[in-house]
Amino acid sequence: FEWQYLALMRRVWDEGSERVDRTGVGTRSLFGAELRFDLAEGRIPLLTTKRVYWKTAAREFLWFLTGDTNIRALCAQGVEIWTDWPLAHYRRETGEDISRKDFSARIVADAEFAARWGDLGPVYGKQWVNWPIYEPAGDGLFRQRPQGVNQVADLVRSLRENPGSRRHIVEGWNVAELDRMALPPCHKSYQFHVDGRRLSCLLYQRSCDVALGLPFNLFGAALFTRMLAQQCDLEPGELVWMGGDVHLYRNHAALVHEQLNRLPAGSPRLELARRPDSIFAYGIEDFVVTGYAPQAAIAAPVAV
Ligand code: THF
Repeated sequence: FEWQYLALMRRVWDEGSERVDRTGVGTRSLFGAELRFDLAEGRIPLLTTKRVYWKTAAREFLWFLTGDTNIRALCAQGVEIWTDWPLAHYRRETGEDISRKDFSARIVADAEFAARWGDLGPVYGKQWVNWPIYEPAGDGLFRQRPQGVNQVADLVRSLRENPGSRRHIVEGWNVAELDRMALPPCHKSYQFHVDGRRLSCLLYQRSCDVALGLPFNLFGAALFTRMLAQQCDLEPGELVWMGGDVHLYRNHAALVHEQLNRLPAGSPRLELARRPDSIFAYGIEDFVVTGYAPQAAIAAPVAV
């Protein structure tokens, strides 16, 4: 599978058009791409041409499933992939030149500070497990129900009860709430499909940072599919990934050149160590990756 990823990286770098993006960093970008991975026999799309911190990606995914949108729980586990956005906001608002390390430590130590500065708005987790529902309040106004739609719980139910459905979808793009999100969702729609006993996933990602985000997003989608398959007594099928604006940041040149000079090796597998009672009851220790001997990590700056 990894050749597909590397070929996409090469194509974006060689043929992408130069664009000035929202972050001001600048990208090379192309529009519309597809990747396909077989998830049978424990195979997972985990890159071997650089070390991918899959536990970080798994912790992020489990955090989505809790419905939490505050970075505090991530920082407490040493996961800093979302810290830069609240940090930039804090620096802008207060003018304080705090380091990322100190900011993250304060988020963990001080619950009130975290509540004030650590929230990303109604991003993935909120929409996935608690998409707001409004109902008429009788006086021409609408009131929000205390509990919204749990799309993930509904998905498990629909996969079990109506596997042939073409509506197995988890959607992050809540149009009415986009302006309150630190970032509108990139991996915005997941659709699932059952063919016989095989459960496949199609992930549509509107905007894709090929170097940093995509390895995480592919692993996350594969993990989600595996958990769902286990919960619904299905076999993992295929992961289909579709990208909209697929880009490489200009300041990732060194990573791109290094990684395109490396060769994939090995085929890592994922085992689920236990079968929890629900899709919401998985823990990081339930994921066991074997046969993963990647080449060295390649550091690159994230565009905020
Ligand atoms: N914004 C941008 N510019 N790129 C993204 O990939 C991205 N995301 C999320 C939201 N906005 C984004 C955040 N996810 C890393 C990985 C995923 C991220 C953000 C950053 C990252 O820096 N990875 C490094 C280090 C990993 C670590 O700290 O352990 C890596 O080498 O993989 C895409 O969803």
